[in-house]
Amino acid sequence: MIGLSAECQPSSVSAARRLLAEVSRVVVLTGAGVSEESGVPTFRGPGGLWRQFRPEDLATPEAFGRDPRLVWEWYNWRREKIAAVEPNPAHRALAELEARLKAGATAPVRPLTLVTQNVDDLHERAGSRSVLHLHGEIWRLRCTGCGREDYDRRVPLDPLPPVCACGSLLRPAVVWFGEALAPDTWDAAVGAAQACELVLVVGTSALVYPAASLPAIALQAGARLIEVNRDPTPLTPRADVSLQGKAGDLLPQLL
Ligand code: BJW
Ligand code: ZN
Repeated sequence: MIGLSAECQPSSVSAARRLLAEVSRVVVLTGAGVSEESGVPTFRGPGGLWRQFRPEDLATPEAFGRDPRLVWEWYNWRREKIAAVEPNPAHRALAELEARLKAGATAPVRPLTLVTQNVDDLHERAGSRSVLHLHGEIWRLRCTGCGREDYDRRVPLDPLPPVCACGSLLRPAVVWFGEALAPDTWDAAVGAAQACELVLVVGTSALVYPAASLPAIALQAGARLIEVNRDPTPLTPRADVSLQGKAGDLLPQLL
């Protein structure tokens, strides 16, 4: 692993650039840290949502069953925040990386798969195209009765909780604790991780499973690992290059 200390950062950035220049199939795994500089709160750490709210009150199917209105008030508040912010240089650098790899691609394989745990749409708004949302999307609503799913970008949603045409409650189409990830999305992420030459992990505490197992799946299949995070994580010791700092500062330097 290439060193973490502040004086090592320039050489680490160069090392990361060299690694990126050598590969043509990349998986990027992002977490809440990539949207932090846009003003979207992270979950853990200072200022994180889980410092202010208990996940068992807001992000489980049991919480929704007990008090759907409370859960919806929280998601309405988060929808308002996300609607009001813009992609930051980290989102834009990842979109640019995808465009560059596509432009240089010689084989008919997808050169970059962006796997995000985020429910916001900032990667898409920055121009990323191959995005897999492991934990769903805040702009999609799913009926708890008929299962119908649709985008609804109204902000705020009113009245709460919203109801489907079939009469059942609608819920955010996100993945709460204790729920399985959408099998197609998860299978696509695992397939991309097994086939990539490099996994770039950005702004995730790497604590929530099964998302946190994707870098290990890629490493097991022979990929290299670059991590970009403000703080060390359980993945840091396994990284070929670990860049400590803000994603919005570091990612543009990789291009
Ligand atoms: C910056 C920065 C800057 C800041 N620049 N960096 C052991 C093994 C396997 C599973 C489990 C286990 N123990 C328990 C479980 C279950 C559980 C789990 O993993 N719990 C852990 C907490 C221990 N997992 C689940 O329940 C999952 N489902 C499941 O396992 O199903 C099994 C099943 C199978 C079959 C049938 C039924 C069930 C589901 C997990 C769903 C997680 N959901 C949430 C909410 C999504 C909806 C919403 O947003 O409202 O997903 S919780 C929350 O955590 C959210 C995030 O996507 C996820 C990950 O957080 P993330 O992105 O890493 O954010 P933070 O805040 O943790 O970290 C931010 C990082 O950025 C930090 O490192 C900062 O340093 C850094 N940073 N600013 C760079 N500017
Ligand atoms: Zn319905």
